[in-house]
Amino acid sequence: MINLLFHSEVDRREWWHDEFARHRGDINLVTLADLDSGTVAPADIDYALLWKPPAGLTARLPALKAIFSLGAGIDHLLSDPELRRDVPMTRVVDPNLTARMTEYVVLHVLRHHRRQHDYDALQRLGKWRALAQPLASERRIGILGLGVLGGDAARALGALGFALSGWTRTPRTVPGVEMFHGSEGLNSFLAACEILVCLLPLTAETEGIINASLLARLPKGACFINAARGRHVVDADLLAALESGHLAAATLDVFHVEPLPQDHAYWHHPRVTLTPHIAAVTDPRACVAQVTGNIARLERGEAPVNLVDLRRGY
Ligand code: NDP
Ligand code: OXD
Repeated sequence: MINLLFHSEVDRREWWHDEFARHRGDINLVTLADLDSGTVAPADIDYALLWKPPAGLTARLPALKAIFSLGAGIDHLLSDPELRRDVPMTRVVDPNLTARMTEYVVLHVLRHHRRQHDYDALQRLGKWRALAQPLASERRIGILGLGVLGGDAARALGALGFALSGWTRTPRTVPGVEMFHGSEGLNSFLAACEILVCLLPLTAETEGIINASLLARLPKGACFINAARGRHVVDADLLAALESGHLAAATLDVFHVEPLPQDHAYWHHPRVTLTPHIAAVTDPRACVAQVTGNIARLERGEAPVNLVDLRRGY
């Protein structure tokens, strides 16, 4: 029997349990409660599938062979100073998750492009008024982070005819997208972005990147979509940019504290659309196939797929 420690406070264990049972009958899904009650000893844990685990958890597992992030991001694991860095770590890279993110980005880009926030305000005033509407080809969308998710969102937005810019850490060529990279490319990238989409990983370099200085470099009236991490944003700076009118509207899926505290200004801001970190929820049907495939690879002495480069940090 293989003992797989499963931890997530937002996922239903039963669904994951059934999905694992469907794929491999010899995987025993262990919870923190099982460890705490002594039902399973920490030394008997072979693998861990984790979302936002408590700090120090992996350090308690001496026989651990690999850590599987339950999401695409790994910041929730790397934030643990005691994380076991001597075992392989994988993250979710999957067409199911990618498709969900692309749907989210396209939905909210189109809402901003078609000025839905202005029509919502007019509806509240009972006003029937048509507003000027550029074509998609006259609207430039800028995507911060053109990796797996940003790359697919760009493909879908390109198919709708939008003008596209992308910003990455290293130089890249993406057909149909004007590419920029590094701090030296950021100014030129931002200057033309009418709708800015953040799909960056959270790292020491990207934390707080959406701040007053960056927002001031966007054209007046730009919109912002954050489907990456709350800590990319300096909330006070984003709210100030909305108050001044420099930023027309924002769509936010992720926050510093989740669930977003009830007294947070975002909840009732007329030009903020918020969603509860659901842009691309990991689907057990896809993730379990990846995890069981990786366990089989590791058992054969092969490298797992979607391995994280811990030195790079994403
Ligand atoms: P990838 O690793 O595939 O892509 C990351 C991209 O960001 C790459 O293009 C990378 O550049 C770029 N990047 C990284 N650091 C920097 C930097 N310092 N400066 C400029 N560009 C940088 O990640 P994914 O696309 O799979 O996922 C992105 C993030 O989306 C995840 O880390 C996660 O936080 C978030 N996410 C949110 C979800 C939600 O539901 N809200 C769901 C899933 C993911 P380069 O190409 O040069 O490496
Ligand atoms: C992820 C997420 O990283 O859901 O996959 O945020």
